[in-house]
Amino acid sequence: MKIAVIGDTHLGYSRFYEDSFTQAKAAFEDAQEKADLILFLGDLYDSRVPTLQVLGEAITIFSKIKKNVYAIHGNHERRSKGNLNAVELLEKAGLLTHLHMRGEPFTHEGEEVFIAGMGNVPDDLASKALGRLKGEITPPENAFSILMLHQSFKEYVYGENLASIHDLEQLGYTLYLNGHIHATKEGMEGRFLIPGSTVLTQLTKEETKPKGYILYDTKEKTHRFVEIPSRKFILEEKTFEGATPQEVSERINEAEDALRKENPEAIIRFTLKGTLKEGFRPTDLNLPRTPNTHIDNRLNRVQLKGEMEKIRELRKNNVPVQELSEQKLRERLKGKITLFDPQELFERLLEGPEAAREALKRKPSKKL
Ligand SMILES: [Mn+2]
Repeated sequence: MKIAVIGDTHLGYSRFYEDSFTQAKAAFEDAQEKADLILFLGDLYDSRVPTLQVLGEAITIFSKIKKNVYAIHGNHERRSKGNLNAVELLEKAGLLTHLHMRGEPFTHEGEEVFIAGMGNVPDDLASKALGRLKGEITPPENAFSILMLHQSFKEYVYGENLASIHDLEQLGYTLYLNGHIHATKEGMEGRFLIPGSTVLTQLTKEETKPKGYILYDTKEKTHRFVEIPSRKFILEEKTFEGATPQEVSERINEAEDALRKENPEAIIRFTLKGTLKEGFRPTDLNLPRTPNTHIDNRLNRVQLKGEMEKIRELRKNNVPVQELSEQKLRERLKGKITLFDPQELFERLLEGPEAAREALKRKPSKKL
C-alpha cells in the first residue's frame, strides 16, 4: 500500500496567507494521485479558532479528496476536553477521520494496515499520554501498524525533559510519523519520519530546502520525499565592517536586484552582520522592504546574556508563547482546587472576554 504523509499546512498563516492554501492544495492533490491512503499529522490550520474564510478553504480542499484521510490535531488546534477542535469539525462534515487516542484498521486491495493516532498534548504531559495510549491500544502483530503523533522530541527540538524518539520503540508499531517539526527528518533507520510543513513559517536555514510530503510503501518498507511546487526561499548573509548606512543599502539593493532577476517571486531574507561606521546606529538604516524581502538587521549587535538569549533560543526552536503560558499555569495550579477549569478558561480568554464569561457561567470545575 502506498501512503501519503502530510503535515503542518498551517492554513491561514498570515505572513504567507495565499501560499498556505495553494501549497496545501498542491500536496493533497498530488498525494491523491500517488497514494492509496492519506495521513495528516496536525496543524492543519494556523489558528485555534480559524476564520470562516479559512474553514471554507479547508472544506474546498478536502471535498476534492476522494481517498481516505486519517488525521490528528496539532498544537495549533488543540482544545480542552469536551470542546470541538477544527480538525474534528471536518470529521463531522464527513471529510476525514480524526484519530485521537484510538486506532482502526484500514484495508486496500486485501492488504490491511492498522492506523493509530495521538493528537498533540502539551510536551510536559506527553510521556503520561503515551503511557495511557500504550495501555489502551495494542497494535496487531500481524499487520503493518502506524502511529501518528504531533510532539516535540529531543533529537530535533531544544527543551527540558523532552521525550526521545527511542522511547517510542516500546509501543510496538512498525512506523512512527510525526508532525510539529517544520523540516523533513528521518530517525530510527526510516521507522520514524517527519514530512515537515508545506508552507514557509520560520525563515530559517532549514527552510531553504524544498517543501512537500512523504510517500511510504508498506510492502517495500521504503519512503521518498515528494516535492510540491512551493515558493522559493533564499537566505543570504551579508557581513559589513565599519560601513556607512549608504554603503549597506547599496550592497543590499544590488544583491536583491541580482537575485530577483532569476527569482522574481522568491521570498528573500538578508541577515546583516558586523559593524557600522562609528557614529551610526542600526536604526539609521533605511532599507526599502517589500512583502517578499525580509531584512534581519543584526548590525552592531551586542550579545545579551540571560533572559534575552533564552527567549531567542526558545523562539528559534519554535516553542509557542501560548504553550509556555499554559505550562506555567498548570504548574502553579497543581494540586489546588479551583472554581473553573483553568485550561478551558485560558483558551476562552484567547477567544475574547465574551467566550470566557460564557465558560465561567457554564460549568464548575470537575475537581469540585
Ligand atoms: Mn506546526
